[in-house]
Amino acid sequence: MVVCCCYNSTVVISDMALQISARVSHVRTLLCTAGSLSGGVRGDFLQKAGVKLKHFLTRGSPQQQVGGTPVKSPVRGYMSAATRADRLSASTATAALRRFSQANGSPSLPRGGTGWLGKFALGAALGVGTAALVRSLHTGIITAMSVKSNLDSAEGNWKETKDFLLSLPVEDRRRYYRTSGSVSLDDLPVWTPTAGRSEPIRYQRNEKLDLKISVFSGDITKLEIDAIVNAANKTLLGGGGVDGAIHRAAGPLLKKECASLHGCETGEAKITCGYGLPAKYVIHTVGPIAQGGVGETERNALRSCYRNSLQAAADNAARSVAFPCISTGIYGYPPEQAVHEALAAVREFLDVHHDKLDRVIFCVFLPTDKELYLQNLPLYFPADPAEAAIKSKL
Ligand code: AR6
Repeated sequence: MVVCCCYNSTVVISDMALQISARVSHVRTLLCTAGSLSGGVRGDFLQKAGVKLKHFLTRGSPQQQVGGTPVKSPVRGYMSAATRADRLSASTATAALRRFSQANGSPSLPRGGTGWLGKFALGAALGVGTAALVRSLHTGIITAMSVKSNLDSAEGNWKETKDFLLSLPVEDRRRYYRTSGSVSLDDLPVWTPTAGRSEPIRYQRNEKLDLKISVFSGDITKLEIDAIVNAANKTLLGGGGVDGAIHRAAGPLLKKECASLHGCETGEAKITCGYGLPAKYVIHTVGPIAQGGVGETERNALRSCYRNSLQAAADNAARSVAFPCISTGIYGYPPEQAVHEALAAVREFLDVHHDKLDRVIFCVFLPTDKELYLQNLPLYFPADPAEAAIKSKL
């Protein structure tokens, strides 16, 4: 079980971003006023603003050789010190940075909340990861500083936030979860084949595939995996059931990205970032409405949902995927029929593309669905026939 912290520091972080933004503007104005930049050079400057900015922020710090000895760039030094300190608490990390800077004789080390180190320390104290802050100083300071406030606001920039979150390793992304009590892949046991029902098995035994299957009983929004599947509607703009739960947990930027996708047809799948979710991606698929009964059209559409979602995961290098029981809630597909389409589609996809996925998780929310999956899994991911024959006689 991984427990993470929620946050409530958006205003201060926005303020930090604004102050830093003001400094960038100041540098730009100075350089343009001096008329020292041709158009091309200026464009180059703006592109590399992050790199230039870190030197500006440490004004007065020695960058050249002193007495023939190369002096380590204070910023690079802070970066490695901060990265080393990443696993420490905010105050310890700040102290490590301060010690490093004193040892390197930098004259511009603020004790209060001013100066770049002051802002860095404030960010660390607010729970913004040290490594993430350092990385943001290096690559794109405004984006990194505004990401937390973006996640909570419908006014936030979804593209910027998505790029930032997808660039992070999971340890760094945890700081941005909007939910607590996430469940990691290591906490999910893999399927152990049992004798199951007395019906003839439908697929051959394949031990390697068993290791790729899990059943998780609970809320899909807690899963810290590569992708969770959403049982959405054609608009992709949110709704009730699992769709509502996913949108609430991810935050308002999910709807903004969904709006850019212009809907989704029944049986198809489209992928977005997971934003404040522990899952990196959300794959949105639209199940068939089966309130009028189930025929060939509905069966094919439901299988397509699973197949196309798995394909979307594979196309985006998402190696772990969790499915809710698509269409079996508001859309009225009988769960005891849907389970067979789900299991057959996953088994057939894994038979062909086993190298593309590490784990497929059937997320069952209702105890009755859990029972259905445990009963039917042996038909699609069977035990050894001889072993099964013995067990079934016991
Ligand atoms: N985690 C995992 N599974 C859940 C969760 C959860 N947090 N919440 C519900 N389920 P439904 P549908 C299960 O109705 O039938 C929406 O309004 C639930 O127990 O969410 O495909 C969409 O916008 C059931 O087993 O999806 C569409 O308009 C399963 O998720 C429509 O509902 C699917 O139930 C889609 O209907």
